[in-house]
Amino acid sequence: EDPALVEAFEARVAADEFIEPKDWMPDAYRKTLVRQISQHAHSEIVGMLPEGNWITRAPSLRRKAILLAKVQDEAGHGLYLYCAAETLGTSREQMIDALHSGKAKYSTIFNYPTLTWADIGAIGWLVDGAAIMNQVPLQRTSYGPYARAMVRVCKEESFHQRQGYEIMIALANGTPEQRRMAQDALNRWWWPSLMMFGPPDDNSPNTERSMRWRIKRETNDELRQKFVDITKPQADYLGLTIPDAALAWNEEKGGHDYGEIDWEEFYAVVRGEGPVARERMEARRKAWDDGAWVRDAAAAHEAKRQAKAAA
Ligand code: FAQ
Repeated sequence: EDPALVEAFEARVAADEFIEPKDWMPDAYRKTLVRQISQHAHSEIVGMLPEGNWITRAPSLRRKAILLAKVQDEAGHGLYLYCAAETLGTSREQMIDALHSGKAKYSTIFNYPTLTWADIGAIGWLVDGAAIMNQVPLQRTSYGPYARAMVRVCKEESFHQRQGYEIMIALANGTPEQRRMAQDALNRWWWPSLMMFGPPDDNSPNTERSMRWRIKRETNDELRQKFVDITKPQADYLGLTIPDAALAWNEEKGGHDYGEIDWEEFYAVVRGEGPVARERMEARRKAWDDGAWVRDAAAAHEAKRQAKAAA
């Protein structure tokens, strides 16, 4: 690569300029973006499954309508992000192939099962809460199409977070059985939510370069810390207990100390060994196969339209 081009590129990034699809960029920058944006897209798409599981069993029509809208938003986010990645020269088919063959990752969090209705509350509160924490800074990521996609995505995520917290409020103030369900969901989703932010900074191979290129604006540990600090008072308000005996305010650092994350579990889930990883991939592959006739019909329709236009 031409050192003058690299230098000019680095200067633009350092000046907080957006890089646009037709601009020159280093190969590794392009690759990192395709990796991160496509994995982000896959997470949105696979992320529809745990909640989709509860649409038919939502406890009221109101809850059902809200959940349906949320899951639909996630499909929209996925498609938005695939489009952003396509501007880097990769095709939708390549990305989806990579997901289905197990080559591409998606967030570890979606490999855990949703066992009760309270899990839908906990996902909105914690999983969308963590997603917002990670995605708000990405509105200033250096690649223009990704940054712009994040603006709308973040607005919708904050509605998602509130709908989850509102479910938790209802359960936490409900019957003893409902309170128990809420606490149980918090117990099961807390640690996996902390893992969403990725490995610790000293074990995160991509962070340093992605921070320099302003793809990432904050490190994994910085975002995780902010998430813990914001979420603890929310748990207190619900009267629920975060399942971490080491969680305590540290006056000196102006943040909470928290217990050791089980990184063995994290890496096992990243390797595809999560509790419901196999079901998730099977569901995605089946949806893709079942939708083949729709793609074929759309392509045939377009071919006919073009033939007519040419005639
Ligand atoms: N799961 O060097 P780093 C949502 C991988 S929110 C799986 O630190 P990086 C909304 C990582 O890819 C969830 N893999 O990597 C929603 C890398 O492997 P690679 C999606 C993980 O990229 C809510 C390796 O470990 N959000 O979907 C995870 O600098 C509710 C080393 O890690 C995003 O994707 C993990 N948790 O930092 C939907 C946000 N963590 O690729 C439905 C955008 C790390 O080299 C319902 N992404 N790995 O083979 C990011 O901000 C970053 O990519 C990180 C990872 C922070 C996820």
